[in-house]
Amino acid sequence: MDDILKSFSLEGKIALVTGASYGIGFAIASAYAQAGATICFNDLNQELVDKGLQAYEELGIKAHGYVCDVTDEEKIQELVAKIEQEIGVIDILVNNAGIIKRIPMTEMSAEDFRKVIDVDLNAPFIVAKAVIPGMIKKGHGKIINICSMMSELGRETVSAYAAAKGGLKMLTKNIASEYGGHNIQCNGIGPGYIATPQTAPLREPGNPFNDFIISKTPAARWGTTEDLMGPAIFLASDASDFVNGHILYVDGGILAYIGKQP
Ligand code: NAP
Ligand code: GCO
Repeated sequence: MDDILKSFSLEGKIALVTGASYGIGFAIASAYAQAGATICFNDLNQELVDKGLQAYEELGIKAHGYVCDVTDEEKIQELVAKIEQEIGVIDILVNNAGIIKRIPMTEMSAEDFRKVIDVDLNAPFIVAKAVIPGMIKKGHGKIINICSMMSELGRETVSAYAAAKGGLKMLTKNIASEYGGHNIQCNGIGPGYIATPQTAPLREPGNPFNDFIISKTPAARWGTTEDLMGPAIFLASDASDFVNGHILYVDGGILAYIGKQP
């Protein structure tokens, strides 16, 4: 029994989780630390990184934080080289950093559309491209892209986000296809509706969206970042070495459910 549980351990592994000062990224990185990994994360500014470092320290985690915009290929290449030099080759990458702009499509500027695509789709490409060479040399790697319900479904006002997350699903499958032969597994996690700053506007008192989501979720609740920790450990561990190109939806059943009968 012990051996199978050891396959879920991340002891000795180095993980980079993007945009992980708080929210889903912070929860996943914290879970990885509990499973034995060394945690590296980045965020957009020093204030956020410092906030994250303090939050990790309060959990007893000595994380390594860096200021870096995931859309800047040159800076990402420099960051990965710095981590490889100072800490070691990255074993696990979680492309978590993301943004959303909720604007009716015909009112959305092309600039806003491009910004969402840049952070939510181009950046996962940039960061994965930077870490894969080290994973190939090391003989293994785990890439986990944080997808979304909107990798499968659309809804009003999230055209750019859905296009990005749909593309991220296929980028996940393509990395799995192209690099699986190097013992690199690339999978996605598709969170349902999770209570984080990103969804705070949807959960404001009186917002009908709050009740709508609860009615569309068989679990009849919003997800928490803790709900994602176990699935994220699984996809980062040896236990999932033959899982590749899969999007693991952690959604309380939303995608399986037509919705509460009237
Ligand atoms: P969040 O609370 O908005 O946190 C996103 C993090 O990414 C923030 O730390 C943010 O920093 C950082 N970030 C944004 N743009 C960046 C950039 N260019 N470079 C570096 N860091 C950047 O979001 P979340 O709810 O934790 O979501 C995390 C991921 O899960 C996202 O990819 C999101 O699309 C996805 N997701 C969320 C839900 C949900 O219901 N919450 C469900 C499915 C998928 P700033 O604070 O500076 O913006
Ligand atoms: C929205 C929400 C969703 C969630 C998530 C669902 O406006 O519909 O922000 O997009 O963030 O992506 O999986």
